[in-house]
Amino acid sequence: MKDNQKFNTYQTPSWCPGCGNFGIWYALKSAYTELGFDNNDVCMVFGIGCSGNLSNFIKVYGFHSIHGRTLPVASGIKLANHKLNVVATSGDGDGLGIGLGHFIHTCRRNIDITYIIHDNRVYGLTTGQTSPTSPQGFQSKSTPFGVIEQPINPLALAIIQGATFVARGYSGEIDHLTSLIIQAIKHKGFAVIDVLQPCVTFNPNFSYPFYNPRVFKLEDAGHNPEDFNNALKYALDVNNDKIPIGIFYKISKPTYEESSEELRDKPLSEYDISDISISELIEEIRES
Ligand SMILES: Cc1ncc(C[n+]2csc(CCOP(=O)(O)OP(=O)(O)O)c2C)c(N)n1
Repeated sequence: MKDNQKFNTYQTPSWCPGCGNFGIWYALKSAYTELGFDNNDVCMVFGIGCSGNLSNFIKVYGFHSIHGRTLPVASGIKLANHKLNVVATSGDGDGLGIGLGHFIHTCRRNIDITYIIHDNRVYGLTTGQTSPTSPQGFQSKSTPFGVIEQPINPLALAIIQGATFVARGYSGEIDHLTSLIIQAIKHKGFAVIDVLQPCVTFNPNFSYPFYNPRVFKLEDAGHNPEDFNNALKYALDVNNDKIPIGIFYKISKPTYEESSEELRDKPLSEYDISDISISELIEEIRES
C-alpha cells in the first residue's frame, strides 16, 4: 500500500463494492505520489457518469464538466497554463458516444493532456444502457434484442488519428496501471489510456473472472511501441481470447502548444488583455 493520503478528500467513494473505478482511483493517486506531485500540480477534468463522480474523491484542482465535453475543457486549461499537468477522464459513453468528435480532434492536435477512459462497456450512472463499446449482441434496457452495431475501437481510432501515446490498462492490475499513468503524464503530447473497468452491477459478464485469465502485458510479448503496424494489429485484434494491456503506440511529435507561434513562448494566461474592451468586441460582433 502506498501513502496516498494527501490526495484523499473527506468523502468516501460511493461506487458499488467491486467497481473498477476503485482501482483507477488508487492508481491515479499512486501515480501522483510517485511523480512527487503536490495537490496543485495537477488539474483533472471529469465528465458525467460514475467515473465523473471521482471529482469528489481526489484532492487536486478539478473541473466537473458536462457530458462528453472533458477534452475541450482540458484543452482550454492546458493552453491557458502550460505548467499544469492536465488529466481528463471520461466513461466510454461520455468520451466515445456524445464526446467522440472531441476525442478524434484532440488526437489530431496532440495537445499535452493525459486522457483516461473508464471503459466498462455500459452506461453505469444511468443504470445499465448500451454504450459505444458494448459488444454486438449485448442485451440491455436500451437494446433488449441485442446490439446490432459494431463497437467503437478507441485504441485503433487514437492510433490512426494522431495520438502519440496509446495504451490499454486494466483496473484489476493496479501497479501496471499506475506505471501507465506515470508514463502517460511524462509523455509530451496527447496520451490516451483505455482502461478495462468492470461494472459489477450492470455488466457482470465483463468482470474480473472474464478479464483476469485473458489479459497479458505487451511488454512481455516483446512489442515495440514505435511499430505503427504492429500497434494497429494489436488494437484491431478484438476477437482474440487474449487481451493485450500496456503501451500499444508511442512516438515523439511536436505538441500543438509547441507548434503555435502564439503559444510557444507563453501560455494564454500570460497575455495582457487589460487593454481589450469586451463591450467594444461584442458591439463589433453584433454589427457584423
Ligand atoms: C447531455 C446529456 N445527455 C445525457 C445525459 C445522461 N447521462 C448521464 S451519465 C450518462 C452515461 C454514462 O455512461 P458512461 O459515460 O459510460 O459512464 P459510467 O457511468 O459508466 O462511468 C448519460 C447518458 C446527460 N447527463 N447529459
